[in-house]
Amino acid sequence: MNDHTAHLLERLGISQRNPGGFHGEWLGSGSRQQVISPLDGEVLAAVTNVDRAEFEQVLARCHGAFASWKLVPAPKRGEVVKELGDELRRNKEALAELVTLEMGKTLREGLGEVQEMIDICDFAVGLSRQLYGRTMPSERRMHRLQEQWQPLGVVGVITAFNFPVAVWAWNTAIALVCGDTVLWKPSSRTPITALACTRLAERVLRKFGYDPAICSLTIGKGSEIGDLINTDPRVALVSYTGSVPGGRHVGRLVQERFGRHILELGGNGAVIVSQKGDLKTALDAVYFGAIGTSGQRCTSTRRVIIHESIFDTFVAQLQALYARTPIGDPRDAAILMGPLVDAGAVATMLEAIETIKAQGGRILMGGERLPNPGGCYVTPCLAEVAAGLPMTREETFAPVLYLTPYRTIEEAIAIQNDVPQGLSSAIISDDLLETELFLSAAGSDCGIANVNTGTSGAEIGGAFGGEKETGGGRESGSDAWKVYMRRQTSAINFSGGVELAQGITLEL
Ligand code: UN1
Repeated sequence: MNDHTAHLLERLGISQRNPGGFHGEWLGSGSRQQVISPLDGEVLAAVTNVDRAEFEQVLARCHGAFASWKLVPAPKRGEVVKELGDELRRNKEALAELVTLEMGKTLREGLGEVQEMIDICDFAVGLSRQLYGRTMPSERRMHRLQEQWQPLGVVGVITAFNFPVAVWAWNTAIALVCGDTVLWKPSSRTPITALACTRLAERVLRKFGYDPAICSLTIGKGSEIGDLINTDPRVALVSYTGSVPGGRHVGRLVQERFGRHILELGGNGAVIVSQKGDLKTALDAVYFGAIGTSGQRCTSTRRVIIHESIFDTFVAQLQALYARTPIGDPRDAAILMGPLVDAGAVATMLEAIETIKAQGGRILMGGERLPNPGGCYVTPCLAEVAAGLPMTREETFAPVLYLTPYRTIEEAIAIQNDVPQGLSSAIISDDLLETELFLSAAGSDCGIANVNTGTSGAEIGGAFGGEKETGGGRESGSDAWKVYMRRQTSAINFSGGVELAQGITLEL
């Protein structure tokens, strides 16, 4: 390990061996794993998972911390989140670089990820003074009807490797101002960025004299620690980001005990490129959407549905862009595409390409493993396919892009919607009739539908999530905070007697 990396890890509080649990103190005596960088196969650090008994200790403390945290006035909770945002500002470059080292996204995207964390903190600070309830006219004389929002409890946050820190922040910043405490289980593939974030949160909470268990951590396997979170009634809300099978499992377990869940599962982003749109806009939007994060965003562009009249031109220009893609060490500012997260992801991509060919798709370029150390670098792949090719209905978490021609806008929308997932979609068109159709009830069926910009890179101000197999959850901005709170409706009678609603009378 070079001095720079060693210094970076030290600055963020990462040792050679790290306990993977936190509830005010650090603990972890379960199985040990080494964290290997996909950049070059270097061992970054070792982490010991929490075992079951330790999980119980952490959850008990996190749950206990709720009792006092929920009583702190929301704007005061907002001050904590403001300080968390400032800590992130101070550590933006370092944390971004750690994200790059641990999961392989380019440094510029790592910086963007930390910026999302800062943005959601700012959003949550404002929200801490705007957790508005409503009052409604009562049907009864001298009565008032109101609703208010109360803290909910422990939020279990289970995150994926591809946004190892931002998804925690979306959930945590909102949960904290809502008066909830957070128990985080990060992806086993990205534990050290989780350690670094937890250390930042610990510092902030201690500075204000609050219980650091408000931001607890349990690193461990999904099948063990994840399931303890899913099944424990002390966890009021489980916010899960991951695969569709994973989400199905989480959803069942949480529903079984009538807990709440937010599921952010698979995506299968599509861009409709109309002949009435600007070609350069289309190329830029599609290119970043497809190769950004090496195709490992839920919002990645996986399908391009192109008007037949411009199909050949568009594809030729996209191929030219693809051919020039700088692939390599994602810390290098000139690089646009880093490695996939691990060797397993490479194998999955190569297998997918064989299946595409077997199903009749035509590989135009890319889809090869590059001979770098660590072995996780690939070339991005373009595949020309007919609408309905079975593989286009599946999410391959890699830079594989399907290109399909269409004739009419209605047909394009039908192709776009004809997949099990419903997260993100976009249209590139300057024709108002087309773009409005795309945004209408007859248009995209996704949680995100963009016009003249790509499928990925959603801003934190909007609610983030999608339909169908994407799971239906919403997190981040807009009014997504409401899921993190208990809605309470009250009828207040100041008439001096009792009057029943619905006109029911009771003669006593
Ligand atoms: C994800 O891939 O899980 O919209 C989240 C985006 C990012 C978040 C992606 N803001 O691409």
